[in-house]
Amino acid sequence: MCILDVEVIKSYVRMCNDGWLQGWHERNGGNLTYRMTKEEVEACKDSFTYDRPWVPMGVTAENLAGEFFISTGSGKYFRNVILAPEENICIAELNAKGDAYRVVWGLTKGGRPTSEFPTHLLNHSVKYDITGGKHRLVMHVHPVNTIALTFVLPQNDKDFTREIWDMMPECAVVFPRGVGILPLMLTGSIDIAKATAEKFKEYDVVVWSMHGIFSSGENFRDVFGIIETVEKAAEILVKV
Ligand code: 2HA
Ligand code: ZN
Repeated sequence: MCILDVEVIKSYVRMCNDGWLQGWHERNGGNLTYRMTKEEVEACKDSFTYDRPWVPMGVTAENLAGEFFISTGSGKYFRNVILAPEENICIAELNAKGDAYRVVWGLTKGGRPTSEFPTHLLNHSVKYDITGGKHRLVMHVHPVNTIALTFVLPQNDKDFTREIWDMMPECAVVFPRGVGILPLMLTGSIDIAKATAEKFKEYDVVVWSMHGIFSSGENFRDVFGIIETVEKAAEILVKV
């Protein structure tokens, strides 16, 4: 079976395209990583090659050693994923220490996983422990209204959450613990990775001021739904 026909790859590609259609991914904005199940790795592994080098990540995720992640490529556009998945996304394997990765499939015209790969991995690691391995997906997006609100709302978790929650009753159901908010920080840095991981101990959604949303969940549907809901509430608040 062609790897592009494997269900998880199809779902991943659809998620990228859905994000693009929402306007969350201008140019190369945003990134998406998914931790594969053993069965999914099995279904894809005939397409893997092991000739690309191990790359140190700068962070250690011991509990994710040996796991396989699907990732968007650094500098690649979400818009192009559906047209040529094998050029724009990849599968990366973590080493036995959980501190380096190698690409085993995809990025056929070169490149590396998202610039936010260390941030994603550190946060996968935190959520893996907290949820007993249930959370598999981390998505980062640039949604207009949520970003706009970070210029005007109070920069603390409680007040930011309250303002968003008040817009739609289902918010408290979809993200009952609310949202965390971080000040403007250097994108792709170890600092933003660690600060987000700290917030992820409490929240599934972290808003990066003047930048975007970082969110975690069990599957494609849940993460897309939670970001959609935060952004819709934000849009209502902006209009109000
Ligand atoms: O992938 O969105 O935060 C580009 C970004 C970095
Ligand atoms: Zn970003």
